[in-house]
Amino acid sequence: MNLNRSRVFIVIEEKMNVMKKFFSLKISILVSASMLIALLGVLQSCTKSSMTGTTGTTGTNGGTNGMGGTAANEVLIQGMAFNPSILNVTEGTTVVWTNKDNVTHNVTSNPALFSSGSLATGAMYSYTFNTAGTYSYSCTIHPSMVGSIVVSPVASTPGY
Ligand SMILES: [Cu+2]
Repeated sequence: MNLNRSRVFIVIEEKMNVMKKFFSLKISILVSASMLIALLGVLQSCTKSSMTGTTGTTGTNGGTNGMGGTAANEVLIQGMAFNPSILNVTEGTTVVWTNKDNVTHNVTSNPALFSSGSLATGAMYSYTFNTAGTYSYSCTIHPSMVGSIVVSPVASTPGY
Protein backbone atom coordinates (compact mmCIF):
# COMPACT_ATOMS: atom_id res chain seq x y z
CA MET A 1 0.00 0.00 0.00
CA ASN A 2 2.64 2.44 1.07
CA LEU A 3 5.01 1.29 -1.65
CA ASN A 4 2.26 1.56 -4.21
CA ARG A 5 1.48 5.13 -3.28
CA SER A 6 5.08 6.26 -3.51
CA ARG A 7 5.34 4.57 -6.90
CA VAL A 8 2.36 6.53 -8.07
CA PHE A 9 4.00 9.66 -6.74
CA ILE A 10 7.17 8.94 -8.62
CA VAL A 11 5.23 8.43 -11.82
CA ILE A 12 3.40 11.70 -11.29
CA GLU A 13 6.64 13.46 -10.51
CA GLU A 14 8.22 12.13 -13.67
CA LYS A 15 5.26 13.23 -15.72
CA MET A 16 5.45 16.67 -14.15
CA ASN A 17 9.12 16.91 -14.97
CA VAL A 18 8.46 16.00 -18.58
CA MET A 19 5.70 18.60 -18.73
CA LYS A 20 7.91 21.22 -17.15
CA LYS A 21 10.65 20.54 -19.66
CA PHE A 22 8.17 20.66 -22.47
CA PHE A 23 6.71 23.95 -21.28
CA SER A 24 10.04 25.62 -20.65
CA LEU A 25 11.10 24.59 -24.13
CA LYS A 26 7.90 26.03 -25.53
CA ILE A 27 8.37 29.26 -23.58
CA SER A 28 11.97 29.64 -24.67
CA ILE A 29 10.90 29.12 -28.28
CA LEU A 30 8.18 31.75 -27.82
CA VAL A 31 10.63 34.19 -26.23
CA SER A 32 13.21 33.78 -28.95
CA ALA A 33 10.53 34.07 -31.62
CA SER A 34 9.16 37.29 -30.18
CA MET A 35 12.70 38.66 -29.83
CA LEU A 36 13.31 37.83 -33.47
CA ILE A 37 10.10 39.61 -34.45
CA ALA A 38 11.07 42.64 -32.39
CA LEU A 39 14.50 42.67 -33.97
CA LEU A 40 12.95 42.43 -37.43
CA GLY A 41 10.66 45.32 -36.56
CA VAL A 42 13.60 47.47 -35.54
CA LEU A 43 15.48 46.56 -38.70
CA GLN A 44 12.45 47.30 -40.82
CA SER A 45 11.86 50.71 -39.25
CA CYS A 46 15.54 51.52 -39.72
CA THR A 47 15.48 50.66 -43.41
CA LYS A 48 12.19 52.50 -43.80
CA SER A 49 13.47 55.76 -42.34
CA SER A 50 16.62 55.57 -44.43
CA MET A 51 14.61 54.97 -47.60
CA THR A 52 11.96 57.68 -47.37
CA GLY A 53 13.08 59.25 -50.60
CA THR A 54 12.83 56.24 -52.86
CA THR A 55 9.62 54.58 -51.73
CA GLY A 56 7.52 57.72 -51.96
CA THR A 57 4.36 56.04 -50.69
CA THR A 58 4.43 57.58 -47.23
CA GLY A 59 5.18 61.15 -48.19
CA THR A 60 6.85 63.17 -45.45
CA ASN A 61 6.79 60.25 -43.02
CA GLY A 62 9.97 60.30 -40.97
CA GLY A 63 11.36 63.03 -43.14
CA THR A 64 12.25 66.14 -41.22
CA ASN A 65 12.89 64.79 -37.74
CA GLY A 66 13.43 61.08 -37.90
CA MET A 67 11.18 58.73 -35.95
CA GLY A 68 7.66 60.13 -35.52
CA GLY A 69 6.86 63.44 -33.87
CA THR A 70 6.51 66.69 -35.70
CA ALA A 71 9.07 69.20 -36.85
CA ALA A 72 9.13 72.72 -35.41
CA ASN A 73 7.18 74.10 -38.34
CA GLU A 74 4.97 71.12 -39.12
CA VAL A 75 1.30 70.51 -38.37
CA LEU A 76 -0.13 67.09 -39.09
CA ILE A 77 -3.80 66.78 -39.89
CA GLN A 78 -4.68 63.40 -38.50
CA GLY A 79 -7.41 61.74 -36.49
CA MET A 80 -9.75 64.62 -37.36
CA ALA A 81 -7.49 67.09 -35.57
CA PHE A 82 -4.55 69.42 -36.08
CA ASN A 83 -1.42 68.19 -34.35
CA PRO A 84 -0.13 70.19 -32.60
CA SER A 85 -3.27 72.27 -32.24
CA ILE A 86 -1.17 75.22 -31.07
CA LEU A 87 2.16 75.74 -32.79
CA ASN A 88 4.69 78.33 -31.63
CA VAL A 89 6.98 79.73 -34.28
CA THR A 90 9.05 82.86 -34.87
CA GLU A 91 8.46 85.49 -37.55
CA GLY A 92 9.40 84.38 -41.02
CA THR A 93 8.62 80.71 -40.40
CA THR A 94 6.89 78.74 -43.12
CA VAL A 95 4.42 76.36 -41.51
CA VAL A 96 3.59 73.19 -43.39
CA TRP A 97 0.34 71.28 -42.92
CA THR A 98 0.07 67.71 -44.16
CA ASN A 99 -3.18 65.78 -44.37
CA LYS A 100 -2.56 62.31 -42.95
CA ASP A 101 -6.25 61.43 -42.79
CA ASN A 102 -8.23 59.45 -45.31
CA VAL A 103 -10.72 62.27 -45.65
CA THR A 104 -10.39 65.68 -47.25
CA HIS A 105 -9.64 68.60 -44.96
CA ASN A 106 -8.69 72.23 -45.36
CA VAL A 107 -6.79 74.87 -43.44
CA THR A 108 -8.74 78.13 -43.31
CA SER A 109 -7.74 81.06 -41.14
CA ASN A 110 -10.26 83.06 -39.18
CA PRO A 111 -10.31 85.99 -39.90
CA ALA A 112 -9.58 85.31 -43.55
CA LEU A 113 -5.88 85.52 -44.30
CA PHE A 114 -4.91 82.17 -45.72
CA SER A 115 -6.85 79.23 -47.11
CA SER A 116 -5.49 75.95 -48.36
CA GLY A 117 -8.51 74.84 -50.32
CA SER A 118 -9.30 71.11 -50.29
CA LEU A 119 -6.44 68.93 -49.09
CA ALA A 120 -6.81 65.32 -50.15
CA THR A 121 -4.95 62.54 -48.33
CA GLY A 122 -1.24 63.27 -48.37
CA ALA A 123 -1.67 66.81 -49.66
CA MET A 124 0.38 69.61 -48.13
CA TYR A 125 -0.15 73.30 -47.64
CA SER A 126 2.29 75.90 -46.45
CA TYR A 127 2.03 79.50 -45.34
CA THR A 128 4.77 81.88 -44.22
CA PHE A 129 4.08 83.96 -41.12
CA ASN A 130 6.00 87.21 -41.34
CA THR A 131 4.17 89.15 -38.64
CA ALA A 132 3.99 88.31 -34.95
CA GLY A 133 0.57 87.45 -33.60
CA THR A 134 -1.84 84.61 -32.99
CA TYR A 135 -3.49 83.11 -36.05
CA SER A 136 -6.55 80.94 -35.54
CA TYR A 137 -7.65 78.55 -38.21
CA SER A 138 -10.03 75.65 -38.70
CA CYS A 139 -11.16 73.07 -41.19
CA THR A 140 -14.40 74.44 -42.61
CA ILE A 141 -15.54 70.91 -43.54
CA HIS A 142 -15.20 69.85 -39.90
CA PRO A 143 -15.65 73.00 -37.79
CA SER A 144 -14.64 71.20 -34.60
CA MET A 145 -11.13 70.97 -36.04
CA VAL A 146 -9.42 74.12 -34.85
CA GLY A 147 -5.84 75.18 -34.38
CA SER A 148 -3.68 78.22 -34.02
CA ILE A 149 -0.23 79.41 -34.93
CA VAL A 150 1.42 81.69 -32.38
CA VAL A 151 4.06 83.79 -34.09
CA SER A 152 6.56 85.54 -31.86
CA PRO A 153 8.87 88.33 -33.00
CA VAL A 154 12.47 87.51 -33.78
CA ALA A 155 14.66 88.79 -30.96
CA SER A 156 16.17 92.04 -32.12
CA THR A 157 19.93 92.40 -31.90
CA PRO A 158 20.79 95.05 -29.29
CA GLY A 159 22.05 98.34 -30.75
CA TYR A 160 25.00 100.38 -29.54
CU1 LIG B 1 -11.55 68.49 -41.92
